Amino acid sequence: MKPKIIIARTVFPEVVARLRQHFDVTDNQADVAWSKAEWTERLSQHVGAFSMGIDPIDESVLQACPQLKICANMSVGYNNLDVPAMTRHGVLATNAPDVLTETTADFGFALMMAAARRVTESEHFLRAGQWKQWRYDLFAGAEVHGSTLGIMGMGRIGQAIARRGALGFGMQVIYHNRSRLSPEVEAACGARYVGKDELLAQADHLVLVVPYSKEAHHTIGAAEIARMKPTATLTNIARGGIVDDGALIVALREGRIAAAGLDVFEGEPALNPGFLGLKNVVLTPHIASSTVATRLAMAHLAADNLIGYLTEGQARTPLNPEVIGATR
Ligand code: 8YV
Repeated sequence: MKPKIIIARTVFPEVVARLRQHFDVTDNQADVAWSKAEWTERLSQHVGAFSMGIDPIDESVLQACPQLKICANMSVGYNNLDVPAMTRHGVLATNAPDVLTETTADFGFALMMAAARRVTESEHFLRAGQWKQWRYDLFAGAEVHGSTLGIMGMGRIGQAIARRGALGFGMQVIYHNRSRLSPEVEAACGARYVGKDELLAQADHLVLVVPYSKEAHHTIGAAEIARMKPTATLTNIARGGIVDDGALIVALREGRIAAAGLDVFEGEPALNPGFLGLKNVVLTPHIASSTVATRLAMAHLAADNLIGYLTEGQARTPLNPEVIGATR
């Protein structure tokens, strides 16, 4: 009998077909977002889970799922997984790093540029038939090339954004991170380490790429925004909750910063309705990694982890490798 796995949401048919060669697969063709109780109930009948990075695995879920051996996230972020609890329960956690780094950095850069150069706002104006004549300051935005790019969170994606800014756009790149990078890595991405206050005060364009944790909740709130330049932009491609959305809405409305580019939101897919009435914000539905090739690579990496672990006891990108080899 094949091991039973569950795929939390719809995913590429070729990846489902590949998984079916190895497993008895329960999929979610209807693409219904299951409640935590439904997810837990279904999960309890399976040994493996293919998760989109939004399906929770915590102590209560683990207690209800004694058969579970692995949860493979199709995402680099894993704030849906309580990894220490999974380790205690002998359940392997895997994520999908690296394959999305450059694509996500592309999007972060695009969102920052769209905010700086007022792309959404000017398109709405044009579509509404309001473009009647040329004007010297029509949607005059902020310079990107040669300006100061601030990056908060300097992991793989942060570094890829830094390279784009320094090498492609001649920007001065400053960053803040829990730990400072080695001089070699700093030189390779043309970035200079600064304290958080200096980052906020100096950046013309601030891009957030910090992983979500309780400690990172509201890393950017009213006090932090108050330290930023009134001409600055703020881009968040990290996670909802890193920014205090309510405080950001007030700041954008009052012109305390110039604009924002946001791919992630507190409580998404619900959105604070305050954003919708603002012109100086570019809004996208958590799509930073979404190119066909990248999402396919992420899905195959999650599948590799499931197949590798459940058939051979090996995984490509384990988050708690100490579980491998330990018996449950
Ligand atoms: C995912 C992401 O698409 O990888 C991440 O952490 O935020 C996105 O790339 C999203 O989590 C859904 O899987």
